[in-house]
Amino acid sequence: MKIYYSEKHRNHYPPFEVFDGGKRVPYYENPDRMDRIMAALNKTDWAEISEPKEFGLDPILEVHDRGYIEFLASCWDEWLASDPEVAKSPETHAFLPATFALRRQAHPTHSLLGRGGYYIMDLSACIVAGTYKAALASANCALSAASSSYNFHSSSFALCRPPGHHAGKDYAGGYCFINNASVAANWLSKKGKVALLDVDYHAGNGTQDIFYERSDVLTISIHGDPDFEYPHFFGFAVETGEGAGKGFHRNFPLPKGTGDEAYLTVLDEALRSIRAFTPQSIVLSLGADGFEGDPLGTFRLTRNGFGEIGKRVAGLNLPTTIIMEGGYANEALGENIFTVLENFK
Ligand code: OKP
Ligand code: ZN
Repeated sequence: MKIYYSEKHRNHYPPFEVFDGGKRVPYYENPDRMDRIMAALNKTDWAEISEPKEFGLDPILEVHDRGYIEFLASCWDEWLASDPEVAKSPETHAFLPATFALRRQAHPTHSLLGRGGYYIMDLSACIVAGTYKAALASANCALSAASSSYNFHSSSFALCRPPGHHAGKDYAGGYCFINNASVAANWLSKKGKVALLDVDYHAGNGTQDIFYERSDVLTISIHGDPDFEYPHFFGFAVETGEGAGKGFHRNFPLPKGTGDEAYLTVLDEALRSIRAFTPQSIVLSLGADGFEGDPLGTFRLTRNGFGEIGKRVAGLNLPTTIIMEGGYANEALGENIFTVLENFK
């Protein structure tokens, strides 16, 4: 299986994030996650790991707003220049606004904090010196995997970091800056209908935002109910698309403690929708944070459960572009991802 991975993700490693209650904690979305997955893949005889190709900004600007991408590109340098404290020890700092725009009559204002509060939705999407570079490399992994899936009519894996599914058209959030899966799905949509299935534990609000009014990309997310879980305001079952996209988005919110059996029943319903849509290819937003030991999740999926998810999605028998999203139980992450992927080799 073709796997795309870039070491550039190491440029993005904020020294902290801010949790609910204002608690500063070490950044959960850390480089060790990739090391664990690479270690598991290096043990196989089927993982063909390559550097991503360069696709430039055009395919990214087809799903993201230009002002937003320009903000990501210049944010750190502007922050560094604005505050002598930051310049004294940049490695202990991250850019994080403390005031956020409610998007009612709001617009990005000129100041960096004005743009920050407009283009960022929460306190986990910290921007540091290498964030933009890492996010571009991550998107290139997704595009490389999409083009390989299309050219060879086979499945491929983009080992993306930072992840992408919380990033909307014009905002960052939930460790995500560029929506890798959406960039890949949009690229593939020029070749035929695409179904994007998101099995990360958190609702794929960014992906939902990007394709909400489109009928050529069916988007489905299975996740912890936003009634209790992040991202709190998106991912409810009543959100089914708008305009031309009406009926082409589905959310499956699930309760705390959801285990393999209940999860797989819902997955089967999602797969029935996908089959009825008759797509030419699949994009799978793959998070392993539904795992029973995940510090940011409440589900109880087991390693067998992940194997079964892989088997059932692979059973669609379509070229699948698999995009890495979340998963924070690092000790189990490599094995859980491997267990999904081996169904597609
Ligand atoms: C990213 B992905 C902690 C606040 C939640 C953000 C979680 C982002 C998850 N109570 N922090 O979907 O794995
Ligand atoms: Zn997640």
